[in-house]
Amino acid sequence: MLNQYVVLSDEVKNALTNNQPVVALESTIISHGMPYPQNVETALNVEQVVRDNGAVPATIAIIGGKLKVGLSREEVEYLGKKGLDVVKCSRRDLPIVVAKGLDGATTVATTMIIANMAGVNVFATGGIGGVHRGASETFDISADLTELARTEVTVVCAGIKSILDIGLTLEYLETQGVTVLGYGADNLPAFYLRDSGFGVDARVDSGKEVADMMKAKWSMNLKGGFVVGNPVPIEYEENKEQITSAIEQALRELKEQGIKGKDSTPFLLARVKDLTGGDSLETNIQLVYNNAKVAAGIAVEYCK
Ligand code: PSU
Ligand code: MN
Repeated sequence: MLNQYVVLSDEVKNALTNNQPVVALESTIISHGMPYPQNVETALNVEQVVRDNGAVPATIAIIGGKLKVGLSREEVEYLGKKGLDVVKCSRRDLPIVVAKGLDGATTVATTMIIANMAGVNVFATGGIGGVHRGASETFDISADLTELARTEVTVVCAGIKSILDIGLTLEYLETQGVTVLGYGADNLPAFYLRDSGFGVDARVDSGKEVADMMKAKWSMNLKGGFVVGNPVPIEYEENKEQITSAIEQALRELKEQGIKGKDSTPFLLARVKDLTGGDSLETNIQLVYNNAKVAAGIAVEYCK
C-alpha cells in the first residue's frame, strides 16, 4: 500500500523487507506532549528501548509534506525544538499538510494510518485520545477511537488519562469493535495511575498472547486494531490525590477559558504537567519506555 508520499528510512525499509519486527512511535508526544529538551531526549531514548528489546523503531512524522517512517536524530531534534509550532495533525488534517508540503506532528490516529501504509502493525505511545468529559454536549470524541476501529495496528499505551471520560471511551470502543487488553492487568490503567477501575476485555501476560490475537483478528478480516493498556511501573506511579486535583483544576480552567476542539488535549496535558511539577513528567517518560518495551515484545512475536 506504499504511496508516493511515504518515505521509509533505510533502517526501517531493510527491517520490513526482511520481515523483522518494527515498532511505530508517534510525534505529537514530542511536539505537544512534553517540553524541550526532555521531549527530544525521551524520543531518542525510547528508540533505544525498542532496539534493546529486539525491534527497529520507526518514529513517524510529516516533514515537508512527506510521511516519514523512521526519523533521523536531526529530524527528532527539529520537531522537538519547533514544539507547538508544528501542526498537530489528525486524519482530517493529512490532505492539507501533505498537499501544502508542511510539517506535521502525528497523533495516535495519523501515526496508525501512516504505520499501516508502511506495513508496520505495532505502535507504542503514552496515552490515547478518547471521549472527553461532557461529550454528550460537545461531541468531542478523539479521532483516535474511530481510527482504532478501522486500521490494523496494535497500540500499546498506559491507558487513558482521566482528563477524559474513561467509561464512555470504553463504551465507544466496544461499539466500534476495538479489542481492549490489559497487559499484566485486569483493569485498564489510567496513565499516571495503574488502575482506572474499569475492566478490559481480556488480560494478557505475554507478547505472544497479543500476537496470537492480532493474527486471529486480521486473518478473519475483522477490521481495526487493539488497545493494549500497560500500567506504569509501580515505582513511578503518581500520587492519586495530587493527580486527581490537578486534573480537576485543569478541566475547570478549560471550561473557564472556553478552549475547544483540537486545542483541548494539549491544553489539558500542559496544565496537568504544570500543576504537578516535575513528578508527572517523570511518570510520563517512564511509562513511555515501559510501553516501548512491551510493544517490541509483541512485534517480535508477531514476526514469528
Ligand atoms: N493523551 C495523552 N498524551 C498525548 C495525547 C493524548 O495522554 O500526547 C496526544 C496523542 O497524540 C493523541 C492526541 O493521539 O493527543 C489526541 O488528541 P485529540 O484528543 O485532539 O484527538
Ligand atoms: Mn477532540
